[in-house]
Amino acid sequence: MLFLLRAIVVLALLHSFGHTQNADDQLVIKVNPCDSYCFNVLKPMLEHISIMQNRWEECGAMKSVNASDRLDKIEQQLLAQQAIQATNAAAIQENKQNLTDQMKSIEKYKRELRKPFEKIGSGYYYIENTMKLSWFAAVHTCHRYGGHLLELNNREELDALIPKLHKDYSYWIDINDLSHENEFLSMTTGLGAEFLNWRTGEPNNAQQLEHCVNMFGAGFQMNDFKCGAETYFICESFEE
Ligand SMILES: [Ca+2]
Ligand SMILES: [Ca+2]
Repeated sequence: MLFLLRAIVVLALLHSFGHTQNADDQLVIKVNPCDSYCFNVLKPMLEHISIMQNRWEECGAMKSVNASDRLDKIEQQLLAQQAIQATNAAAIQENKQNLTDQMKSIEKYKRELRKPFEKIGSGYYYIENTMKLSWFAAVHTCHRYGGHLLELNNREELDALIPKLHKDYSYWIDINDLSHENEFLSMTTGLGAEFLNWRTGEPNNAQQLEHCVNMFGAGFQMNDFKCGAETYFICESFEE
């Protein structure tokens, strides 16, 4: 814009001088009477325009420098964020690997804890003949072995098991009346026991302390017993 103004003023000056060409093709500059006056009037304007033009150019240069600085800062910030993201990604990857390793350790530990369940009749069982536990510990241990405390469904299931049991041992099964006296439920299903086979005179809830069921003796009939007492137990699983 300033350059355009300056060009217009210069053209005006040139026009004020004028020129002619004589017969000998010699350029003769004719000076108007107002030439000197006009020049004196326009000179400060030209100088002012020149100053403004310089300032304009300086301003443009400063703007360019500032824009460059800002772009440099933005670039540095982006690089910093990129570095932080790379660090976070590495940490996440490391945590993921740690979790995977821990999961593998837990699975390995669980496999080591599992017991081989033997196919007896139509089900799979682990008969614990070496360790006596309370009914509560037996429930927990069967879960740890990969199954649950025996849930008897019918006489056929019991008859298939009897040849595998030690005739002098007693075994916990999953039936209990812990929630309501004389209401015998399966710990496995939470429902009423499907098969009950009481010994004569049982359940007697002796001393009002017998809320868990074991079985022993000929025919391995059932008895309610103190849950804290320790006996052998039978675990059941849906698979080997
Ligand atoms: Ca009872
Ligand atoms: Ca009893």
